[in-house]
Amino acid sequence: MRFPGSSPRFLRRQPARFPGAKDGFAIFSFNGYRRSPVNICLPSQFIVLENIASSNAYAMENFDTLADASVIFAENQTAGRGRLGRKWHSPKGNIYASFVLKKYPFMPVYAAFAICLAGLKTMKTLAPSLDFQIKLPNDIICENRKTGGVLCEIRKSSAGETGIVAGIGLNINSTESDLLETGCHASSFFTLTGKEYPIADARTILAQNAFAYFSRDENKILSDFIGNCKMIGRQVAVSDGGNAVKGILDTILSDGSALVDIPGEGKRKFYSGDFLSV
Ligand code: BT5
Repeated sequence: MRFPGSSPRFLRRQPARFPGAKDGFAIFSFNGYRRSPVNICLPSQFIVLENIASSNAYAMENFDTLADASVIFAENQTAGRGRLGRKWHSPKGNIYASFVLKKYPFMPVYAAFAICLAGLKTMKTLAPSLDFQIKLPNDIICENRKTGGVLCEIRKSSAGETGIVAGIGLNINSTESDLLETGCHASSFFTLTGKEYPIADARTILAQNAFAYFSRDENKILSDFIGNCKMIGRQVAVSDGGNAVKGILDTILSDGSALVDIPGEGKRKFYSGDFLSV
């Protein structure tokens, strides 16, 4: 089965033909389309690709031909993307996933919250004794080190419908020396526990959690996100027209913005791109 931009290596002897694939190879694919009466509850296609530039780039480029509720996993990424043009270091052994949502019923920011919560739950399942938390705008952290990040992108279909590619990277088996290349304080399941985790199992757990959160209503997603955000009531730094301003994070509002209490000024809304590292 050929996929654009992936290296020619089969891990399964007879993978099924995957609609919309033109070039490259899938190393694993699963078709199991099912929906709850309300929404998506299982992936329509579970695809693992090797050596692609970025699972989000792949999902964006092939958006029209991929089925709704597909999930693309990359074994590694040669040009993993972070937000605002930043890079995501993507060696083998970790999760790089992009979920194709063609009919997500809520504002895209809720898909970002949902995938972030799914990543958090996945890390908590893998290592229940560790204290994983959400750091705005959409990082998963443990011991103040970044273990995961979320990149949601909007994609219009050729029919003019607005869809979403919800991407997440989770560091599972990266070593300390791998993580040095991230250029930030990063952690992985392995560096936190000293153990490796079977990556195929971790992918399945994430996919199950993701579709469970994608089918949740927006009030529940927002309250879960607020409940798991370690920064509520704490100092954050935001960009105000390019200038860094500090304030106390009050809450997250239903439009997805963060309400920040700025000394001497009062409460003001900020959006994900405004958040700076503290
Ligand atoms: C993010 O961006 O945190 C979003 C990361 C999304 C990655 C997934 S992987 C699957 C899908 N396909 C893609 O191509 N992307 C998505 P941002 O908040 O901008 O953080 C980027 C910053 O995190 C970088 O500038 C580094 O400082 C740091 N970083 C890079 N790689 C990292 C890693 N593996 N672990 C922890 N931190 C990392």
